[in-house]
Amino acid sequence: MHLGTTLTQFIIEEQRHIAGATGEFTGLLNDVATACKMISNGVNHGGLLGVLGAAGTENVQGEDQKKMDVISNEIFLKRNEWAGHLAAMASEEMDEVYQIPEGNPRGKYLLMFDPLDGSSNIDVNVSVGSIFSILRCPGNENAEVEQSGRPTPMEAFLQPGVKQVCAGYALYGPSTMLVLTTGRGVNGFTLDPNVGEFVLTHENMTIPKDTKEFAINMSNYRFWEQPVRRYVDECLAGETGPRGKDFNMRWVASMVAEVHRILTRGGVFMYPMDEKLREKGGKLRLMYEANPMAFIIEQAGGAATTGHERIMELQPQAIHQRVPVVLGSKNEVDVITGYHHAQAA
Ligand code: P6P
Repeated sequence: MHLGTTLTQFIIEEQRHIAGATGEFTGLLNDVATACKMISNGVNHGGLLGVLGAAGTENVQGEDQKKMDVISNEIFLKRNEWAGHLAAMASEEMDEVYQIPEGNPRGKYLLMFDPLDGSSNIDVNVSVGSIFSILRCPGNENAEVEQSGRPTPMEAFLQPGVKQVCAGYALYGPSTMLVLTTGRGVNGFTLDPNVGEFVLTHENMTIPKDTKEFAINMSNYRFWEQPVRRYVDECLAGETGPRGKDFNMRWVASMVAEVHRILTRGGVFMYPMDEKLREKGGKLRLMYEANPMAFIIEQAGGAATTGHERIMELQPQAIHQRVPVVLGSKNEVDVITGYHHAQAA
């Protein structure tokens, strides 16, 4: 029987510190948490519910969708469209902005999400997750405007990461966890499946400044830019090389799992620019992968850059924009960013 702080209690206490926050913020986070619980149920029952495998469709990214991608997207929409907290939503799985359906009240927040990140791991039973980011909707500060019925333009979402009100992820692993920040540190909650509540289990998560563990998809080595090859070569040279210490490597191919490991024990994660991605701008999406994860990492004392600049200061140009990502233990990210700056000099 846990006697810990529940997510709802934590949010209500947090909300007292968020300028201008009303019960709406609490209601919104609870709806997001409910979506994550429902997705967790689907993921954890995988083959038993017939939800594994391909959906036979492609998303806006041109990626083959898994059945759980489509189901998870629907769950996020249905759990969040009804309550009047949101002006609109944007998802990795949908090309256009999702307007709040006619007849539902609209609110002052914008929700962006990757409903099931790493879904290629679903069929092989490896951890996957959901990532979400919350912004205020410009001009929607009062009820009259909110209920005007005017569609929310895509431009309303194009705010730099420093404007996020909240960011978080759910990790569907050996246990289901919800990790979030509202700008006052990072806290982790574990789902108690017997009670159906997220309970505070990882208070004030912080990332060690140094690490000996790096995460990158090594198969892309020949496509990397020189600073990344230099960094990885030095890690592989270990104590015989300029770093003077041996490194370990991990690659789960599920960003949520990598970020959670880094929050738990340190490390650095890289999905850098490479020649085959240059036209697209990178692999990971800025608005609902890089920005929310950067907010969490920075709030835990880490750093998050494109290799050249702070991710959270980028001015987005489109909701599905991609960026290179280097994040994790601050001193290690500084080394990698330093190599990029040295090359650019
Ligand atoms: P690769 C999952 O598809 C994802 O967006 C991230 O979660 C993950 O870090 C990356 O792509 C994996 O990419 O090229 O190793 O399959």
